[in-house]
Amino acid sequence: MSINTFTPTPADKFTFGLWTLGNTGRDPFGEPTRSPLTPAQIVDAIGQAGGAFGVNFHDNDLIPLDASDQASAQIKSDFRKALRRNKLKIPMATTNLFSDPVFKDGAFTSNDADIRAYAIQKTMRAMQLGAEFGAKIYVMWGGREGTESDATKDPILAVKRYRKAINFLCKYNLDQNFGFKFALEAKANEPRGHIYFAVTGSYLGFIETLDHPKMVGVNPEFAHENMVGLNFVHHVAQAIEHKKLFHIDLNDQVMCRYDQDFRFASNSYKQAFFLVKLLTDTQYRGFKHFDSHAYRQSDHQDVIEFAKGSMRSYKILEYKTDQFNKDKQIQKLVKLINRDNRKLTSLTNKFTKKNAAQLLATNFNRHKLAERRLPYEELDQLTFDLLMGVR
Ligand code: GLT
Ligand code: MN
Ligand code: MN
Repeated sequence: MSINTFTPTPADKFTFGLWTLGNTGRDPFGEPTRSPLTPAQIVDAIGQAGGAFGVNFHDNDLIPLDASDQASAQIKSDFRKALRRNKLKIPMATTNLFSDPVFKDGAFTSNDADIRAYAIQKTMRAMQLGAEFGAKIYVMWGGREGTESDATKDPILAVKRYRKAINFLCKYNLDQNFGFKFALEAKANEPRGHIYFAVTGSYLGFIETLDHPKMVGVNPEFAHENMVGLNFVHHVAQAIEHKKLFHIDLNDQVMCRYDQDFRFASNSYKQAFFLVKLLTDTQYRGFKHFDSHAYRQSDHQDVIEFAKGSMRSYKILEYKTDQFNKDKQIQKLVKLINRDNRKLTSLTNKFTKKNAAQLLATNFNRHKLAERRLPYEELDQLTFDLLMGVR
């Protein structure tokens, strides 16, 4: 791989959301700093960045709530034309179940049965819209599914309500032949004080309790584990090992800060590298969605640079992965630290009475074992040198 390959192509399966390049720079303390763009203009901006596969949307990123039939037909037609002229596809769709005041206390987990039913109905309609544009991945982010005070909602009922909603929507997916795979996205807090299903692992446990577990996986987001001080790479690894990594949201975030949604790899170089390495080494073939937005200071032109940079950084880290995997000194150390013992592994791989008896009878010299070298400082420094480009 040469450095020329940092240019993305649709084969990389990079995607952006309408809400990401369309972000206007509004924050809880300040008004927008960029003028709003129409969905078609956002598609043109993604096209201008070059090399992306497609565009994702929430129902209301495309069609505003309360839009007339005529207005929505016009938006769809403009959007379709923009997709065609930029050769972009719609791989993923999702529902906005967090902006409207009706969802102030949650959607699927709301204490109000009418609101729960409305949330399911809104999702059914959003699924129709996604299917109309060819989406095959359906993301569910329960941003309002939580509490500020646990006096206000029963946490066990909340899980049960969430399960009922997902089971209903899986059946609707089958009934309508949409062919969606659902990808559930965890987050610990923000906008709620506490969100249920706080980490990716929460969903991995939950999915197995569903009526159609095969149809449902996860959509981990870098910032969501990172913002609460957790190691995102480990969560993604567990999802991969469970064969549940259906989609991934890439961005960045300084640990334990507010929800920053920074450009991918703009802050956590090392974690971003190990993430790309994990996805590359395990041959992840799904979409890589940049769920982030440009700094509030950026103008529209700089937003294009933000999009280009997101893809370029991923490609650079892919290149670094290749370097890491081919580096003789690094690989020698990797080999050294992974010691096998065929005899003992065959004993512990499978429980039998005989294996257990043999294991119990084995003598281990724990002092000698403790003396074996683990040159992790050397390995980590080599990784640093490689990432900094001095190797
Ligand atoms: C929102 C959130 C994201 C989710 C999106 C999907 S919306 O921007 O911050 O993490 O992936 O609903
Ligand atoms: Mn996300
Ligand atoms: Mn986010």
